[in-house]
Amino acid sequence: MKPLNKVIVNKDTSFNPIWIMRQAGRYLPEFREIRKDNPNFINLCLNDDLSSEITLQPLKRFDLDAAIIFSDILILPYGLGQKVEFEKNFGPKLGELNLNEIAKIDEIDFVKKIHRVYKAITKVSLDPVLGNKNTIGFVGAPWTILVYMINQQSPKKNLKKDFFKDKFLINKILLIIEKFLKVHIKNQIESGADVIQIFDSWAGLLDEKDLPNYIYSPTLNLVNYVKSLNVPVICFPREIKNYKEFCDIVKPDAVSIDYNVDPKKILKDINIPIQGGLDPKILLTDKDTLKKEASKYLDIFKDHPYIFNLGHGVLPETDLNMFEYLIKTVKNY
Ligand code: 1CP
Repeated sequence: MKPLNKVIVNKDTSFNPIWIMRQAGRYLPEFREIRKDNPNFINLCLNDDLSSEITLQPLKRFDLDAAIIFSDILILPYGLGQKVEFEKNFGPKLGELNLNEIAKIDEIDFVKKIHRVYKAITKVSLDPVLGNKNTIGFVGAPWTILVYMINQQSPKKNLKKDFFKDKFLINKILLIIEKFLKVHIKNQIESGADVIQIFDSWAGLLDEKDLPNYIYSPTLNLVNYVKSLNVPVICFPREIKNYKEFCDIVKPDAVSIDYNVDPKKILKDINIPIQGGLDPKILLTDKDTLKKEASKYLDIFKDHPYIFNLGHGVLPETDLNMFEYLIKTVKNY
């Protein structure tokens, strides 16, 4: 059995597998080397030779228990024909959203545009470097994808003032997003992904009253869909106002927590396997602090099925020695 399945499916508490969000990325010099020659980020995701190589880069260096496929949640709007670009020091920039155009896209057009992501997954899952480790496929949750498609840029800077104005458009787009997320999930699984993570990075932007409509209901549909394909599903509803209610309603196989979640409280509140939590900024301190903070999570979750990870992606300025020390700390615990 693969490491994440032991914890998620068998509820094994005798060990803690580890993988790190954004483990394939900018903190690695060998990634920056490839990125330098590939200024178009989407094209890099769609180059299956390079994206499978990037996916495996962290596993060649470190004793990680899973590979997460090098792609992006915004490959979905790209597959739907919306323009998606990544600008240096700005982040994603999306083109105008045209409902009539998007409504015309069918499954064949969509898969044709992004099928090289699936080819990369197959390459990774068959590579000897992977061995018996997991291949994690992923999608953005419907709400987070909606945010980028309507807002056309990161909501970190600001959510458009009239974001919720056109309810008709929002509801139409949400249905289209849900339909194609299922297509994307199915194809990733058929290509070799053996765990699916759903990233809801902007769940924290919503008031509690809006959670049922924009988060619980569409995410529950996706979770049930992944379960019907017999693959474990992990949800990461980052900074959501109510993790307990989310887990009670959506019932993912495991939940990934952000660094603002109190690990002792969540342990009391929910009984599904837990992942993550440690603040990525702790990796920018020193080894003693890192060991102390990582051990805090390992101690609290010692009798609970727990996958070690961070509370958000690893920061680009992270020192490789600290990254390696974290993995050793978890493995030697
Ligand atoms: O070199 C570069 O500048 C590219 C940086 C980069 C990378 C390495 C982006 C741009 N995306 C990725 C890869 C990526 N994105 C992965 C690959 C696998 C891995 O984890 O190693 C994954 C899983 C994602 C998921 C993703 N993309 C999320 C969800 C997780 C999260 O960070 O909250 C989100 C919100 C995105 C959008 C996105 N893509 C890239 C950036 C800089 C952003 C965030 C922009 C923002 O703040 O709104």
